[in-house]
Amino acid sequence: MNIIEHFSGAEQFFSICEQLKGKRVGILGHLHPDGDCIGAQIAMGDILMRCGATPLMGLVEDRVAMNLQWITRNYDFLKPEEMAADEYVFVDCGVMLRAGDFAKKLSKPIMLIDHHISGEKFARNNFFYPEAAAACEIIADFLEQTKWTIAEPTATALYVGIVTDTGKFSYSSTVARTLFLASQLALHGADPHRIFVEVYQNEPREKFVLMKRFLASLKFHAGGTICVGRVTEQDFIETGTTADDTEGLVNFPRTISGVRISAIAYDREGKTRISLRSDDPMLRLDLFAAKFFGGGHFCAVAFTVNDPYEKFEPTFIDALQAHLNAFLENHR
Ligand SMILES: [Mn+2]
Repeated sequence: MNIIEHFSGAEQFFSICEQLKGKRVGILGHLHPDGDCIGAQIAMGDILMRCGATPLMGLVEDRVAMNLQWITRNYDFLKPEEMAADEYVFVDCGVMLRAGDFAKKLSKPIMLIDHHISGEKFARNNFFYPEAAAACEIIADFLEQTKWTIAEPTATALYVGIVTDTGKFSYSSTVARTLFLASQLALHGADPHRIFVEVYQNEPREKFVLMKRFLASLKFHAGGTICVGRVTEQDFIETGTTADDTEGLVNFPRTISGVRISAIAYDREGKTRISLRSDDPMLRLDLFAAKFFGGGHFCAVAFTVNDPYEKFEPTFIDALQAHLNAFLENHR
């Protein structure tokens, strides 16, 4: 009979949490935090509070997205440099620098919970499982293994992380364990429909104006196997949106028949940010992103280049096509 494959280290995880009793613990995620990052931060805050620590939520330089604010409850988010914490816990953050400039001055944090294949395991204790669908899945699994009773708000935060990082339980990272844990979270009060409504039916209207421009910009390459959309600084200004509103756009071209890799290239702070998605973990987009000093997961990666996209485009498309061809050669 098949059994759920749990993550190792649950006992060690809780023993570290208990060691943090009486301490001020900064909980940090990555720049431009998504549902998994915020969900994992909140759940860690709840766990550490139960262990008698004082959790402090860190937010590097941006805001919590509108559709995630409701899970943050009465936690205040502070700039990491204002925390004066005794110890730091990082979640959903593959590379310490993704937590911003503040991280440059930090020595090794006490704990990391992460699932980015390109991750660097930079903490003293790394709960690092690239096979996990979400950082929240790791935390949920530890709670499940130790049969910790958790309150509804913690379950909800973890469910948000899992549902967002799995594309509503659709990506290749979704396995029996993921669904099992989601059901356990639902048993603890997480409400799948309410979460869907709050997270996915709460988009600002401006985002759709931006989306129209993104869809109008789509270009197909390599016989329709690669599809790239472009959003410029001008688009953000004219539609009243920001780079945060590009969240999720890259997934649309991936749904087109024949497209193996979709991408979005958008202007951010004078640089070009590129996010890529594929339909197949064997395509190893993480290895492609590493060539441009980026990272992520097998099927979802991002990197930044200093050139304007129009200048970078030929190099990018050639490299991506070569990467895809190499894959197709090996999997004939
Ligand atoms: Mn994640």
